[in-house]
Amino acid sequence: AVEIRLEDYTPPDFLIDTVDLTFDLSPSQTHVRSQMKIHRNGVHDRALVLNGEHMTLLSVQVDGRALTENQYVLTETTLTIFDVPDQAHVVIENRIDPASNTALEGLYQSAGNFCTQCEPEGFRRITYFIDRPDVLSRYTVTLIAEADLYPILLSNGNPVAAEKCVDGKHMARWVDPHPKPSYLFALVAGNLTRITDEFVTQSGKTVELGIYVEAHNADRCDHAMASLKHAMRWDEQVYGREYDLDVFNIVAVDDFNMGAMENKGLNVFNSRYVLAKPDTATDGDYAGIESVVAHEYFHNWSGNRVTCRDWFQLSLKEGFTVFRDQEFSADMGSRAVKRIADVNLLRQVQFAEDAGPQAHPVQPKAYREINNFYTSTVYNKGAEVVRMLRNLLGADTFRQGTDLYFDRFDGQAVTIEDFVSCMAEVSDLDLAEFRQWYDVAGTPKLLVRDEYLEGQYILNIDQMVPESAKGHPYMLPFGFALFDEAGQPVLLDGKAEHILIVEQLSQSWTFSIEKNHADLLVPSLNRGFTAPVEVQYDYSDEALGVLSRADTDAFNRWDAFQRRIQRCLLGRIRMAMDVGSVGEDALPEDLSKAFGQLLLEAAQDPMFVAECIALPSENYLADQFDHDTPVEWIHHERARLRQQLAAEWESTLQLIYQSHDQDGVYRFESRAAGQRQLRRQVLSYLCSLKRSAWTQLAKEQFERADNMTESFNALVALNVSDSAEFEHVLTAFEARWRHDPLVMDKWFALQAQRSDENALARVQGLMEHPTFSIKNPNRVRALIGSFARINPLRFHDSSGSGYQWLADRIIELDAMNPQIAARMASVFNTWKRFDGNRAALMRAALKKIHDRPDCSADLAEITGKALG
Ligand code: BAL
Ligand code: ZN
Repeated sequence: AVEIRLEDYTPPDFLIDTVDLTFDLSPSQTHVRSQMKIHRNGVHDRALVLNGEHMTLLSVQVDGRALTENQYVLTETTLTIFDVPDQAHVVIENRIDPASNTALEGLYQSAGNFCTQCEPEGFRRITYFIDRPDVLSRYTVTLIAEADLYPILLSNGNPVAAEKCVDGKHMARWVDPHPKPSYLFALVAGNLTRITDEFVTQSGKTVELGIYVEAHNADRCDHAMASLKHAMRWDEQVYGREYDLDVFNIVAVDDFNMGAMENKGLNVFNSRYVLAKPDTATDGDYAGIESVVAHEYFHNWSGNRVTCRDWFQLSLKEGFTVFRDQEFSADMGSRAVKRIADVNLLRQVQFAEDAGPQAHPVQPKAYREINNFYTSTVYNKGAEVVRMLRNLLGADTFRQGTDLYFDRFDGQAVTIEDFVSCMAEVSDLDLAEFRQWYDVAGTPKLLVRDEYLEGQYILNIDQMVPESAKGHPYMLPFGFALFDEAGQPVLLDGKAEHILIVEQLSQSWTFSIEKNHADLLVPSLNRGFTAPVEVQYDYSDEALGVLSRADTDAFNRWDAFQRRIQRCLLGRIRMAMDVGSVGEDALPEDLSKAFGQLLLEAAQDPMFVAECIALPSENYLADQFDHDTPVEWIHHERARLRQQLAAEWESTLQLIYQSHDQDGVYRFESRAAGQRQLRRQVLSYLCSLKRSAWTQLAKEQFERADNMTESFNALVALNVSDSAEFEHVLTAFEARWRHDPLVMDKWFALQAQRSDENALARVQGLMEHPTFSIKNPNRVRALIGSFARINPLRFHDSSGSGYQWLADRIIELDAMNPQIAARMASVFNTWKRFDGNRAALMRAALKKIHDRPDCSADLAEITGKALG
């Protein structure tokens, strides 16, 4: 594939004012008729070039005249029509084959129903079109299909007609009054049950809400519907944004590459982000549904009403919308825990991406396959950049900025620059330097030093910027406070908290301190994670103890304790590397004490305590090594620390476990979910001791549980021990859920993460399980993805068996679904961080995937960059 560059952008040669589509749907021969009113954009005499792939052209007409084959040129990817008048009526007929579409882009079938995925470039697999986001058109869509097989016919906008045809077919027509780019087009046709509700908007308009699912899932939609209504209200209250059609529909489909898709008025969802009831879904699933339903809904303004000029602007809608959904979830549940979860994700996924071969700016400058740029950088770092703007401007001014942005650009396709300009316009800030966040890849480091001199406290911050920043500093908000040894806030210039604006490579601030502090002063830095940077400060263990006990910013309390654990673990891992065996040193007293102190707060804020005592993941620990990553020592030392903490605090852990047991029916609400999460952590600690009292306790939890969270948590806790109870519970789980693929994904994922020597053979065996299918992205992510991503000990087996097996699976996947294959291949990105043997084996796997003549463009871009 050719490289597409941001700097080459030019406006489209033609615009499409209206498009009237008629689909005569059938699995292998769907007939599409498209009538477009087009006009020439500007003064030029270039031909009309339409995108189109994987379909059969039947006819082309311009202004009522059928074109002969010398009046157009058809290639594998384009249809070029010559001598088109400045205004024309173009009619195209073509045929497509949804049944054999395994890439899940364009029109395809899932569970026998028809559905679509057009973002970013799927529409060109449906009909010939100018398939780019800056061509906005008004759509009318007519669907014709067999009435008994496909009783439900949906598209974007509002329904305007429905009638029976003579031949057992029926038709429905939808009109979307809002001009939109083709990536927001959707249709669904199938045998689905509809769950209805309604929402009255702030101006008093009633919107009909529908969630469409297969009939047997009708009892799993309540949470998604409640989440949708909460999101609609929240967007009115927080952003003043009201919904703008008579209906809003969500459809759940089982085979879906992404999480969900924000098509105008017709969101199509991966069923895992819709379906939940207490006995099938965990608290984590409930939280995921709440946030994804909200995310897609919020796109109605941030993405649909105001859309992207080109795909380099992807973060304009995604970064902003992720920020919006993060804040929504924070308002629905625990703000501190939401922030911890979001930063954890950023650090584990985005920081790693930024440090590897796929590093790219939030606004990429070039791509070959845009599908590969739906990344953590565009989404999660993009959200952090918007959050920094909010923190720099303050909430009220930021809201003025978003109001201006939505009003000024409504109905247009715009750029990140347009968004930032609105923020600059409503504030007094010069944001020219802030742009660097969008333009440069890599994670800046801040080196912080401080000193205390006669009633003055001096803070120095030096920026270490990524190479591509060419020595240019970042502008960022930096939350800051100071504590004394007793954990009391120390006022600086009379204030307990500051947000500093960091904008130079080296900068210092001098504050007056009121009272005399001779003892330890402990700075709390980047509070609430105000900027997506790494902060280096030479904290003593004692200082981290002060922060983890007393910081008034919950995020930084968590962070301080995690830093302390990480320091202990990394020290032990390095020692184990040196001596070649697992250490025997005792648990550090301060760490143990801090752990115990946190446990004392369990009753007060169970969710927060659960987050604090969760050990850093093996992957996150591995990311701290530039070379010779010691996967074995990471695994063993992490397990040893868990056991030591469990042994030291065994009776307290037991007490906490018992006192957070819940009576009554399951409800997904913050405190109850926090208690369950705490019990999960505590039970995992206890089970790590491999005592039958605790494995029995886990088994009892599994047997007594009336909800999936508690029953699955028992399985997770047991997974750390090779007990008879584990095998028993695993078998019982399968017996109960084997006909429910979404639930079985948990069972696949759990086993793929087991760290015993049999791991790969087990995963290979599970691929033969009747519920597994390599064609379904969720199954692939659960089984193959979990092994490759969350089982570092076995995936990185020094024999290379894990690498070779994965390479073969990726090649198999590439023939069906290049997007999923490309995603999976990114696990090889880290090859440089391993020892010579492993690095060579990982490279060999990459080469095997890459050096095939039929390697897809998606996959080749990823493997090509990884190989360097
Ligand atoms: N636009 C693709 C799915 C999402 O981010 O909402
Ligand atoms: Zn999105």
